[in-house]
Amino acid sequence: MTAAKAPKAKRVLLTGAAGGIGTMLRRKLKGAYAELRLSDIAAPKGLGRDETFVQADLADLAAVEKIVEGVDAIVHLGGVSVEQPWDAIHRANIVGGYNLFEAARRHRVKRVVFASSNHAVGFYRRNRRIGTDAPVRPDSRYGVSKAFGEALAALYADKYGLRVLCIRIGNVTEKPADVRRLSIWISPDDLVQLVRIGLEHPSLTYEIVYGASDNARSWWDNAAAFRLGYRPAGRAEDHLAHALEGQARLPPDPIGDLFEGGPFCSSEFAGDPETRGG
Ligand code: 15L
Repeated sequence: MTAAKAPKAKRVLLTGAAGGIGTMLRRKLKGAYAELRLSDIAAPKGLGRDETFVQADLADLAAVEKIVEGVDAIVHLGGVSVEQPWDAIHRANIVGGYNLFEAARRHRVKRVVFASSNHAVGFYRRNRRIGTDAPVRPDSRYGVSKAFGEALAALYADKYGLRVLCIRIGNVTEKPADVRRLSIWISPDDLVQLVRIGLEHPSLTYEIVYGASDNARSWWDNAAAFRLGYRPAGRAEDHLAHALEGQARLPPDPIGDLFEGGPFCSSEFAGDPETRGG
């Protein structure tokens, strides 16, 4: 991959900087770009003197316009990252997502890396292998908000020329936490690699990729990511014992075990597991 513009020269905004993935990226991207501007509702812990933090509520368009002003690219992690009541999802992910892309357009931001989620396609059965062209099959209100974010990203890419990489993140941890995560796990370094592809790949226009390491049990065809130069180094099976220990601590979940989204599918489930899901 040859960067169109020297990466160092880029000014990058990181939303959701106080969250788990935000904290990891904030450390791993330090020094990689001319500016790494951090934003969240509350300040991240342990903010260094050399770090810039600008508070903003994503539901407030004027505030979002202020944080995007003057940046070249945005890594959008902000919003709700698990299932919640509709009001919370609507405010942070639907209204917040719209505000982020609209502010990016108004301020001529060139790129957005959008943190989508495996829960946009969580209701596919585990015996299926899906690519990024399979229709969305959300497993939660949260998953619906991520599918909405991907659609919004496509609109802003196709109509307004934004370059966008949507990463359907599996689960980012040092080691896969249970058996489901053996299929969807991504190591922190592999996620950094994908984020940097989104920030720097010269011919990126709009793409959805899976945020997964090189997992033998993967349910996903990640050809789109490989085409962009992604070469994952993590392998979930190297941590099999750790995942099995974690699994042994979980309650049985026969419905969740049928579908990729696991507990996000079984929560509130009232359908027929034989006929539902993709
Ligand atoms: C997600 O999208 C969540 O943000 C994360 O907290 C995990 O629940 C992950 O999915 C998962 O599916 O393990």
